[in-house]
Parts: sequence; C-alpha cells; structure tokens
Amino acid sequence: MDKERILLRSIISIRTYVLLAAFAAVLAVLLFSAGCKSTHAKSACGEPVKQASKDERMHWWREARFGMFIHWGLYAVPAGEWNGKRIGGIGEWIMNSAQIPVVEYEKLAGQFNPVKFDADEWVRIAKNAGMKYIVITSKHHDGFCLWDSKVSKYDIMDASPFKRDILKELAVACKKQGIRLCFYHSIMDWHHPDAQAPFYPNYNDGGKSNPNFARYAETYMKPQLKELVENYGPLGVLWFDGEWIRDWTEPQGKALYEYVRGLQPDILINNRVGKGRKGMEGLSKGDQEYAGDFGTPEQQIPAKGLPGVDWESCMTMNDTWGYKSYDNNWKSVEDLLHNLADIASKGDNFLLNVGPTAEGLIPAASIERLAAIGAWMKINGESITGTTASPFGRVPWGRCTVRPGKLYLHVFDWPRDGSLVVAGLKNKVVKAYLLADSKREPLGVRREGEADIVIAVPNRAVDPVNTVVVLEIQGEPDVAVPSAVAAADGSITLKAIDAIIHGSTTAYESGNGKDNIGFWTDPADYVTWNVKIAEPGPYSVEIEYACTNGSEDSEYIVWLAGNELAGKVEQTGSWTDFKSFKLGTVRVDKAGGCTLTVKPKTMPKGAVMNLKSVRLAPAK
Ligand code: FHN
Repeated sequence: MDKERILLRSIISIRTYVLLAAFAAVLAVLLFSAGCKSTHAKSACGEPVKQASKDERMHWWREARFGMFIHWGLYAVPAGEWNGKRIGGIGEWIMNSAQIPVVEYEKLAGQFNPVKFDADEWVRIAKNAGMKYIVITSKHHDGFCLWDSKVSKYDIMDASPFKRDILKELAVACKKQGIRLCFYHSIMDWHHPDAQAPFYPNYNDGGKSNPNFARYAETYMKPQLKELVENYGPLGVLWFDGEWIRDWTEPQGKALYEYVRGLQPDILINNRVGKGRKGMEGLSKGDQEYAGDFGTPEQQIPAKGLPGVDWESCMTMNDTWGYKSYDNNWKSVEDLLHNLADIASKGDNFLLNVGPTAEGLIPAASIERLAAIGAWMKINGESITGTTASPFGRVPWGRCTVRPGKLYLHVFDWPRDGSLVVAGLKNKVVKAYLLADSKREPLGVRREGEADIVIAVPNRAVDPVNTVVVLEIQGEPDVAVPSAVAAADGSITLKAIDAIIHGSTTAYESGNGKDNIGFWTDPADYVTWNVKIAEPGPYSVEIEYACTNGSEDSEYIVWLAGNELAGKVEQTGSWTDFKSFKLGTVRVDKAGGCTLTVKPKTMPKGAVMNLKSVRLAPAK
C-alpha cells in the first residue's frame, strides 16, 4: 500500500476517533446534566441554584397560622413516674428530673412498642383541627431517634421491638393529606458520649464543655440531619432546640443554618439553631442578627407583634410536652381558641402540642380539644388561615385579623346593647355580616364621631367563645391611632403597650415581670401617646419606670399641650423594679386631642429606662 494511501487512511481514522470522542463527551455531559439534582445551594452540576427569597420560603408558613407540635419518644413509657414515684417537671425531661443514668434509661427502648400508632389518624386529627403543619420530635434531648438512622443504633428500628420507621410513616401520611411535615431536632444530646452524656445527670448546667462536641456535631448530628432532609423531605421546617448549652455558639448556629439550607434551599429554620431564642422572645428588632427564620416564644404570647418579625408561639395543652399519665391540667377550649385568635391578630403562628402515649395514642383530652377547635375553624377558618396582623392597637371586645378588603372582628365579649364599636376605622365600610351566616345577611353599620364605626349586632353571640363579624372595607385598612381617654375619676393612664414608638431599637416588652417600653438604648428614640382631654385644667404628671443600678442619670423631657416637664432617671434596683415619680403639674387649656411625648435629652450610661406608664390626674 503506497505511502499516500496509508497517510490518508491514518488521517481518516484519527478524525473519526476525534469525532467519536467528541460525541461521547457531549453525550456524557448531557447524561450527567440530566441526572443533576439541584439539592444544594449549588447544584451537583456546579451552577448556583436560585435561592428562594425569605418571603417566598415563608409564604406557606405565614398562610398556615396553626400547626401541631408532637413530643413523642421513650419518655412516654415512664409517663412521669420512676421507681414508683411521680417525677416533677415536664415529661420528656424525666431522664434528667429523675437523674436516670444513661445505661438505665436506654433500657426503655426495649419497652417502646407503640402498636396503636396510626400516622394517618394523627394527621387526620391535625388536619381536622385546621392545622396546616406538624412538627414532631425526630430526636429530643434524650438522644433516641424516631427514624431508621444509619448513623446510630439508638433508634426505633434497631433498639425497639416496634421496628417501624415512625417518621417515614408520618411523611407518607402528611404527603397523602397535604400537611407539611417538619422535624424538631435537639442539638443537646444526653446519650451521645461526645455530647452531654459524660456529664450526666448534670446535662449541661455544670458549666462544663465536652472537648469532643465538635466531633458529635460534624460526624453525628449533621449526618443525621442530612438523613432527615434527604430521606423524609422535602421538609417544611427544621425546628432546632437544646441550643442553650455551653458547647453551642451563635457562629456554630449560623454555620448549621447554612448547612441545612444547602441540603434543602427552601426549608425554614427556627431561631434556636443558634442563640437567638432569648432575643426573639423579646421580639426586639435589634436581635435580627441572629440566625433563624422565625422566633419561638414558648408557653407565652408576646403582647404585641412586631412588624417584619415572624414568630411562632409554642404551647402545651396541659403542663407537659411529653406524655405524663397524671397531668390533667388541660387548658379550656375557650383559652385555646382565644390564644389562636390572639396570635393570628399579631400576624404570627400558634404551634399547639400533643404528647402521645407509649401505645401510640394521642390523649383523649387533646383529641377532644382539637375536635372543638376544628368545629370552630370549619365555620371561621378564613379568619385565621391566610390572614395578617390587626391594624388596630388593643380592642376592648376581642381581636382583629385581616385579609385584603376584609377585617375579621373576633368578638370574645359580646356587646350587651347590640352595638359593636370599632374605634378609629377611617375606611368606607362596604358591608358587615356574621361569618357564621352562610347567607351573609348585612348588619346595620353607622359612623359615629371622627372615626368610630358602630355595627348593629344580634343580642346573642353566635359563638359564646369567639363570634366573628366581617367588615368589608374599601382600600387598605386606615386606622387612627386610638387616643387614651379619662377614667371615671378624670385620670388618664398611658400604658407602654399603647405607646407609639419612634425609633429603631426601642420596643415594647412583656413577660417575666415586664410590661414596658424597653431596649431603649438609642437616645434618639422616643415615645408618644394620643390623648383625648375631656376637661381642660391643671393635671399632675407621674411617670413609672424601672432602671437598674448603674444605668441611671438619663435626662428626659415630657411634653403635653405646650407644657414641658424635665426629669432625670433614678435607679430603682433592677430593670423590673418599677417605681412612680411625680414630675410636676401642667395646664391643658382646651378640650380635645393632643399628644404626650417622652423624649431623652441625654443617656450617659447605655440605656434610658424601662418605661411602664405615664399618668395624668386632675390637680386640685
Ligand atoms: O427542653 C425543651 C422542652 O423539653 C421542650 O421540647 C420545649 C418545647 O419548645 N423546648 C425546650 C425548652 O425550651
């Protein structure tokens, strides 16, 4: 064969090879791309996945308004008793409260056989109550796992006779019934040797740290979270807890937040992933730097919502999260329904707990209450689900929630005279009717005074606990800030909860002895109240505040109707020791609306005061 032909054949075979190789490469990329799962903030193919905005992620949660908390685990076996004795405290803490050694407590796994567990039934009970999501303890502080973990043998599949994957059955049932599945997960772990087990029974308050905690976090906790998200998800929320331990820090919390977000970009994560819990319960805007998508006030309802801050009140139905056979201190349906409306009126969520038995049954008393709530929600659910916060301050008869063009007036105290007064509403009212009235027969409505709406309502409430009256209005709610009015003795008490706060850090705080304007660390912040003076004349002015020793000496001014009174903050002992101080007398020359202002002039020591009230009293 001559050289030219050999050369030509060689060239042809090389080109063919190159073409085949190129084709194979393109095919491989196409196949690989097709198989790419964008389960991470960066997809497996390396390009960034579009991160949903916080509002996009939070949308379903903000619509939901109501969820079920489930505390279930080995602690349901002793159910509040140990060695024949009743153990105080919350049921899921019995390992700690009864000082049970780890090796003793572990034996409960062999007794945990909840043969009556029915995931479909649990989800049905939640759904019928009007709940839109379920948060269940995947692992509580005791370390026992309710799913088939490949990272641990201390789980339902390996350590118990039940040998069914509880979380998997719940995931299937939630998907079937359209309920979002969320997992509670404890950072603190009383069973793991690299976590708090070595200190047992002083789980963490001995002030000690485990030098191997980082190993627990990296090689145990994070792989378990990966299992939960990837094998049981997509999840609605990862609800962390047990974050207060000495071994856990806010930077670790922020890193864990990013790790979980990388596993599922649209998942929600609560503020207990780090150290944000304390701040968010105070609902101070200043705590926004903490990791977490929402705050978690526990067994309490913040007195005021805070625009731009999402929070969820979690609450037990009796006094324990985990089942205790003898805890029968059940909250009434009335209290639970009022809590639901109160929380929704602040634009936030209610996470109501059940603690199932060791057999796998939700206690009958819980089922009864959830059924009653469900009956109310069946008629009134649109006044809770998908609503936003009230435009009013406090209303004397109940609460208010909002949908576009509609105000839902939750009337707890039904007016005896047939007139329901809505003070301060400037909008044009299109129609008023009872939400329970399927015909939506219009109720009489008249305007009275500057901005009061009076609705003619039936003499008897439709629902003795909470009757909802719907006000259809034109435009966005437009509400005059209510004015404080005089009591029978002519005095006017301006309370912190009703103050208008002007500033970025100062906030109303309540609970634990507080009912005051607090976090007053910016002297440019000030507060005002609208006041309606019925009787002109002299008024004495008293101010009530608390100021811890060492933070005193801020100078401030009180203005009212052209009068000015000066004051200097004195120490009162602590931030919750409130004392009243007479500031002097002012003269109000004409009746009508005016504004009272309290504004700092100086703040030499870090905070102004915890201001509880200002009181005006007719001076003789
Ligand atoms: O210690 C836990 C407690 O057992 C329960 O789980 C509550 C629910 O929010 N969280 C912790 C206490 O704040």
